Amino acid sequence: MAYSKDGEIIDLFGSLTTVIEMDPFEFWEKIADLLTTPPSDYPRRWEVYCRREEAPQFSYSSMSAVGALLSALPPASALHLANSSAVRYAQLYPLPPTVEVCSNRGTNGIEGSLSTALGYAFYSDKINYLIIGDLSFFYDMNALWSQHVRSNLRILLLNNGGGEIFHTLSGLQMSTQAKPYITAPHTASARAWAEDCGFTYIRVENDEQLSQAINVLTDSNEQRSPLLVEVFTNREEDAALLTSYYKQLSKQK
Ligand SMILES: Cc1ncc(C[n+]2csc(CCOP(=O)(O)OP(=O)(O)O)c2C)c(N)n1
Repeated sequence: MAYSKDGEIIDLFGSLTTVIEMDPFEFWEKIADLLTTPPSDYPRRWEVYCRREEAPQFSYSSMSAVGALLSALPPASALHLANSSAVRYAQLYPLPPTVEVCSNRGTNGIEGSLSTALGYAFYSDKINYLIIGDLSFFYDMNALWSQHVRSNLRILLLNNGGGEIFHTLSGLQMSTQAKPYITAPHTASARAWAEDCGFTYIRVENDEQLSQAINVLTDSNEQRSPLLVEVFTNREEDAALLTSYYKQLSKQK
């Protein structure tokens, strides 16, 4: 199915076989019917299956930082999730249904997630949170320079010194030559740039600092300036913790 509001058909992968001309909402409504007629309990079983997982308990890591923020979000806030691990980690934790979730990707993924969240927050009357990885952040860091940053913007930057996602994807065995180009390891910090752009900056390197930072991030009364919390974690440790979590999950099934 190809969907474009102006009706233009884009055959992105050059393999389009069928065009269904209809409103997407109607399309999904019809598909949903197919799952229930003849009666099937697949949707219900899937829902029950997904619900039975408890939120994971990770030691200090990118995942525990995401979990700590999500469990303390003010109910009437907006949450922006950048590519890629931010989305993958966020789906491990429950969220109050009142939180407005806006994930976005640019043409390819990591570009523009910071500027999009910033633009959205400018017109939003809620506190807007953005969870973003370091490569996505530095790719789009110029956005902080904009005149349109308001104090309702709060950023949780997961700085694990490179593209963490590539360490957790199975089947992607990286050669040492490819690693600098794919993971793009670095030692940059957002501090100077964030402070230059008027953000209150908090550096986090352990559990104790994390819980203090989360208290500031989720304090609805604290609206003097935009905030940036930079959480430093170890890429390899994050990947190892995540792999062992998924292994232990699959053993339970
Ligand atoms: C514009 C663009 N360039 C490259 C990629 C390939 N890519 C996908 S995820 C990723 C790494 C993102 O790293 P980071 O923002 O630090 O998030 P992490 O995966 O570490 O959480 C890259 C480079 C992309 N999706 N989009």
